[in-house]
Amino acid sequence: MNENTIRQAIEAIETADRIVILTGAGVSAESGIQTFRDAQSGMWANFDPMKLASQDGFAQDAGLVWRWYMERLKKLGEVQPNPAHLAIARLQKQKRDVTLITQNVDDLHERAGSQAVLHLHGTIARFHCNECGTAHLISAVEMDADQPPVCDLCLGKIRPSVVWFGEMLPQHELQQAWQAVRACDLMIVIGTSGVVYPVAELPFAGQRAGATILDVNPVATPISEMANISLQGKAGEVLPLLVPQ
Ligand code: BJW
Ligand code: ZN
Repeated sequence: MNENTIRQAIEAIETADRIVILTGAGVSAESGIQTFRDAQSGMWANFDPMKLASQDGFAQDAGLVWRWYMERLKKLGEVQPNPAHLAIARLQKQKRDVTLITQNVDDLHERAGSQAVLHLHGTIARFHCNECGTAHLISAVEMDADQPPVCDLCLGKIRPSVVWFGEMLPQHELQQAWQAVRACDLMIVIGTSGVVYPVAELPFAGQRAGATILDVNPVATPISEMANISLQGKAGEVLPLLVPQ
């Protein structure tokens, strides 16, 4: 990442009329939220998040999956948005047309001041019955329990309203995301490994439709390789350079 590339990125932002920002777990890493494909630590070191985030994982050990999500939910209450979330919210205030799409189930974008965030993989603080789909509220006792609560209506197990592997993404949000991507002239992709579909397709679709792709990630990914501008660095350090206060 040299000064020239930074200047190129700033100019791309200044001259763009329609911007799409797509974030992944990396944007929340500097807030202290673990990414999925980086090494797990602590009590979850022996569990594969890819297996926990699935119907199979829930069927095999619903208690384990419940405790994993509840621990993550509690952690979320202890952390704050970082300079990357804040810079994104600033950009949304400075430019007229900025659509924010996230794969993250946390609310750190909203807490940084972003509005109308398209959560394509759901939200960890909402819950529904895995059988009948009815929305449920969770008590503090249920949050600390070893097993998920059960549905009053059908006795199915309650789960967080997130999107597991093999499940459909929320169709309305996905449609809005596709529409924004097809119409934008700049797409800023931040902190995603770019391996989970259909979201991983979005930058490629944007580029095919004529948008400039700007990627921010400390490591190379399929997206940084196809990007027109690739800034190799941490989101919390790079974004404030692109959107100064
Ligand atoms: C930093 C940083 C810093 C670190 N600053 N950056 C074969 C081929 C193609 C597709 C498929 C296939 N087989 C199955 C599929 C479909 C499947 C899929 O994509 N699988 C692939 C893994 C192969 N997709 C699905 O199933 C999706 N549904 C679907 O397709 O429905 C239609 C369908 C139905 C039935 C059958 C077939 C199709 C659903 C996907 C749901 C993903 N859900 C999860 C869990 C959400 C709940 C939860 O939070 O627990 O979403 S999985 C997990 O991955 C989570 C994330 O949102 C998602 C993406 O991860 P992300 O954000 O990229 O994080 P990481 O950890 O991978 O990367 C972090 C990055 O940050 C790294 O690059 C770091 O370098 C970087 N970083 N520090 C900036 N400081
Ligand atoms: Zn039910």
